[in-house]
Amino acid sequence: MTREAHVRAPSNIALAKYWGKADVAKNLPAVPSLSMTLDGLSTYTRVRFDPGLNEDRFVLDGATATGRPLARVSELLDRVRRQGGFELRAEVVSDNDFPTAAGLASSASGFAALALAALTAAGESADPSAVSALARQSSASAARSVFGGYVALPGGADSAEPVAPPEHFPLSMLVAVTERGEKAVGSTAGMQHTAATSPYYAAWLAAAPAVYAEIRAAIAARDLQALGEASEHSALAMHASMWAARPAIDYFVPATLAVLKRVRTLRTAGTLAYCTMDAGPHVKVICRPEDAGTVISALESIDGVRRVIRAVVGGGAEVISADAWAARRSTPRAESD
Ligand code: 2P0
Repeated sequence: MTREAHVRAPSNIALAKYWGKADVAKNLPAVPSLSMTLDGLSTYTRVRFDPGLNEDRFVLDGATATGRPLARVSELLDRVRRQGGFELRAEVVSDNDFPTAAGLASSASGFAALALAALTAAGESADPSAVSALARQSSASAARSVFGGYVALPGGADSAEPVAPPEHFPLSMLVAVTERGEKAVGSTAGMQHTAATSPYYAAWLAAAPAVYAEIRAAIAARDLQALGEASEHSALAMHASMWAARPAIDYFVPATLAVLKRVRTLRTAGTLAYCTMDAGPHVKVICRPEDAGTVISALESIDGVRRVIRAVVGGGAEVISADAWAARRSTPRAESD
């Protein structure tokens, strides 16, 4: 057994959103989703299976994790140990190259990195479908971060699949980081609550496949207007299903709405830019790379937007050298709040 592996895995942002599970125990998505892999926001992870350890250890951004975050890591490691027929405990050291305090979800890049590193360290097959299926059991969005470019996770699917490489349709994704909302409802709990109480959840399930097909076709055709309109619709329809839950799940802060309106004004003025949002108050804006400067200036002038993080569509998860991993760790991280 290799025992040790170092990896980098990217974040991704869904254009066609995943919200809801077909099977809660197996963590299978109820709707097809399609994402853009980002080059600018990554997790760097080392997994080391160590005969000297009595229990798993997880260090995230320099702090030793306990409780649920550690348990979720151990659950993934248990699957790898069962598959490999061994018992060794592991140390997992993970760092995000984006500020954790910005409140951006890191489970997609985090579990994609952990799945690739754990399978590689265990000497198990780490072909992308196997890595994606393992990551998906911990966090469905993580299944998509294994691949670069544009990536689909079909409804009910075990693993994600690549749709188009980054160079097929180079787009920018600008993350307008707002202040945090009052309370964070986790995605898993939010989906369950929406499914259990929202009269719009059934409508969401019924409508999502056609929106996904539209988004997939728009990517194939490199049609930003069609892609943007359908993506914005997917995000807002997902949020509408949450607003109709009882009590409502409301991730919006005032700046969220201000960004949505500002981006609409940009479009009226001729700049093709479109919004998407996840389980949080930040807004991600899709545009052509040559328009990114204009869009960033517009976003930065909005009250309540604390910073804009710039990313472009990038490559998937990869094994890296110990030296590259160590160099990355010692690089000062972007300023955090
Ligand atoms: C997505 N989200 O497609 C959607 C849009 C958030 C909103 O996938 O329950 O952490 O662990 O499978 O992957 C975030 O949810 O959820 C997510 P679980 P995950 O990106």
